[in-house]
Amino acid sequence: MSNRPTQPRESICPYCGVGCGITYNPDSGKATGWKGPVNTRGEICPKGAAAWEIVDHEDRLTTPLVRDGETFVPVSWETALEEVTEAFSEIVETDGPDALGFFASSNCTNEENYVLQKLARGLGTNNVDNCARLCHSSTVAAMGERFGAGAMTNTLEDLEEADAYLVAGANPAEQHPIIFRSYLLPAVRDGTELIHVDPRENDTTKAATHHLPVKPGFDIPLLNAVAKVIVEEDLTDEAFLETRVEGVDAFAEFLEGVAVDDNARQAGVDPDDLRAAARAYAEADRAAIFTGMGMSQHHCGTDNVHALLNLALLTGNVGERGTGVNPLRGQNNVQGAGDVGALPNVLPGYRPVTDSEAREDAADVWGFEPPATPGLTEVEMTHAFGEDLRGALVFGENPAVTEPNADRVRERFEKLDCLVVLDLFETETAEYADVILPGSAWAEKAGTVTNTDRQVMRMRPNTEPPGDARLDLAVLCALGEGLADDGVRFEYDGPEAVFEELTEVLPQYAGMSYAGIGTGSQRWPFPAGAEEGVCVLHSDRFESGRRTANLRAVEHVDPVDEVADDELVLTTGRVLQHFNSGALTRRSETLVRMRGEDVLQIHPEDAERRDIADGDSVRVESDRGSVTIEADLTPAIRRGTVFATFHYADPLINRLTGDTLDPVAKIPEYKHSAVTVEIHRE
Ligand SMILES: Nc1nc2c(c(=O)[nH]1)N[C@H]1C(S)=C(S)[C@@H](COP(=O)(O)OP(=O)(O)OC[C@H]3O[C@@H](n4cnc5c(=O)[nH]c(N)nc54)[C@H](O)[C@@H]3O)O[C@H]1N2
Ligand SMILES: Nc1nc2c(c(=O)[nH]1)N[C@H]1C(S)=C(S)[C@@H](COP(=O)(O)OP(=O)(O)OC[C@H]3O[C@@H](n4cnc5c(=O)[nH]c(N)nc54)[C@H](O)[C@@H]3O)O[C@H]1N2
Ligand code: SF4
Ligand SMILES: [Mo]
Repeated sequence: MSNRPTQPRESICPYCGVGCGITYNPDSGKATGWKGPVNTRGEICPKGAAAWEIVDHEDRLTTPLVRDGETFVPVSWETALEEVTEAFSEIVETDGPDALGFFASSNCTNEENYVLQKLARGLGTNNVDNCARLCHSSTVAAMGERFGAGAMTNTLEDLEEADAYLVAGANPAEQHPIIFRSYLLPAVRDGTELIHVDPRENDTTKAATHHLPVKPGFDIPLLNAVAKVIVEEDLTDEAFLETRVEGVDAFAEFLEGVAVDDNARQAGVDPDDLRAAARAYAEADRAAIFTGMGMSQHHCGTDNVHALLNLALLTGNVGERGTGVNPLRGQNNVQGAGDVGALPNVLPGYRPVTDSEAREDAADVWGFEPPATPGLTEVEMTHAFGEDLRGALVFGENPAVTEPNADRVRERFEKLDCLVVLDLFETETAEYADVILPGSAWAEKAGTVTNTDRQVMRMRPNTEPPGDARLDLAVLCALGEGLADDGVRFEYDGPEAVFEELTEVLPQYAGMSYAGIGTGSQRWPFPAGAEEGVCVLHSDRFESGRRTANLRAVEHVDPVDEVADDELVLTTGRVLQHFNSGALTRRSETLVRMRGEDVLQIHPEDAERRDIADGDSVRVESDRGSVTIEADLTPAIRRGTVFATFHYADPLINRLTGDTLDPVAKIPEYKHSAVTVEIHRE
């Protein structure tokens, strides 16, 4: 049956977690916005507008490939799938299912990720994770523990009503452009204060009323000082503290040991600026926090977020419109990939694998009980390649570019007995594959994705996969049928049937349906029988079921890398025109024209000391590796800090980053590496 419609159908942008409505017109080959639940006027950013270029791209994989020595040869689907089934079955028989690892995809649908985690668990392993691990796992850990849910507490719509925004370690002007332009900026123009905590001035800072250029890795001293100002100046919400908060006295005692001036200096910011920012947040009638990678991607990422949660509790900014703590989520379905259980420690709906009742509930629907021991997380999996792990399936991720300490990661990939990659392109990760399976792009698939403010929306196909490429869902189901025990269901009559099944095991989605979603959205939590989803979480009770949450004393811990006198601190991040590993955006002519190469932002004084001029090629080196990159002299970055993106395979910035993990969430420290920077001489 042809997927090709007579009219372009409504789908969702394949890039960021904003989840804008876009559609692909197969006749013109172009992508345009439609009036979606988030982009209500049909507005889209440059990435969305260029998303058509990857659909028909000449590099698209069009046939399954298997390794033949140093090259790949095209094979039939039958041969490719047989190869995977045989290799994986042999590994399971010899070393048990925990010798396999499954990388799910935050760029892919709920249905696809649900099937993949069911496949892993059906084989008997919880070794399944997605790159939510690398973005907000620490946020989810902290918020989950204290509030009972790790998602955005509020909705984009009600956040327009805030009187102050505290944006910590996020740059929504570039990373969540339509949220910034359509929700935050209008409020700021209307008088909402914007406090930006970021070591760099970027497009978000341009709209800020306060900027605290924090030293990377020193957010805890800064946030504790803000808490101290709030308490010292009686800016707390006493009624809220009395009814909704515990641990108030112990926290007050902890703050006695905090000196605002000392902490501000330790964090590298001006104490008066910090006080002014604290007042702007705490004096606002309603104040909302946004948090991003600058907070989460540290070996103390979970603690960073704990320190942030204290501010919302002290000021009573939880549970009402225009308030809360709002992690801006990464890809178009990173929220959903976690919701449906593509995580090693929880089943769908964040129910722990260690909870026997949760396992039994899953067994009632699946016909088998999932394993009870938590599996390995993403970085742990690559580190175990060639040791505990012998085989892996990487679906819609490019870890050879995006995981930290990339040289080590690549060495590890070499050690796998069988690597299977399901992607659109022959990525840097696919270079290590034994079998490459050609999947389907956004414009070709149907299914649902869950955006950053918990809205489940539908994607609809407008064209068909090229050549022999297949729908991702069909590939995953075929693998399930080949690998799992007889009787475990992997045969579905399309994504809607998968969605129906997942609503049975995912309590937050229980009342949802394709018909109900339509061209709108349904927001979780959406219990069975409900008319609509809950907008503002934690209003009477926290999602934990408790009326109260705790204040938590959080101590600063130094970053992993010690920084010598001649060294600088490298922090990494994103720019508007490119996306993550760049697998898609580096192939988009329009986006490359807008921004071609990576550069190293360096302060002119740091550059001068090293005889570096603007545009020079410089060599950046850490204990892990080195890269050469062009210097971009700019006072927008704080002294002592340099910044580059990780969007390119050359230079491969993750050669420099470290792989020490946050002990709770297992997120790596992408945002603080000690490096030397010098002129590169051939
Ligand atoms: N254009 C574009 N949009 C994207 C993506 C993309 O690649 N490109 N990726 C998507 C994904 S997967 C994600 S997770 C989100 C991420 O979205 P963001 O969280 O906005 O992403 P980053 O640029 O990694 O980090 C944000 C800011 O943190 C600052 N920062 C660095 N170190 C520190 C620190 O120690 N403390 C503090 N307070 N700030 C620090 C950086 O200077 C940077 O401006 O974006 C999504 N949207
Ligand atoms: N230094 C540094 N490193 C970082 C970060 C950082 O801030 N600094 N951020 C981290 C974060 S937050 C994240 S989320 C990760 C992202 O890490 P990854 O998830 O590895 O990066 P992506 O480029 O998003 O990979 C997506 C892959 O899926 C493929 N793909 C896209 N759509 C589809 C589809 O529909 N079907 C199939 N089959 N394939 C598809 C693309 O071709 C691409 O290869 O990077 C992390 N790495
Ligand atoms: S803001 Fe995000 S979802 Fe919207 S068009 Fe841009 S990349 Fe796509
Ligand atoms: Mo991310």
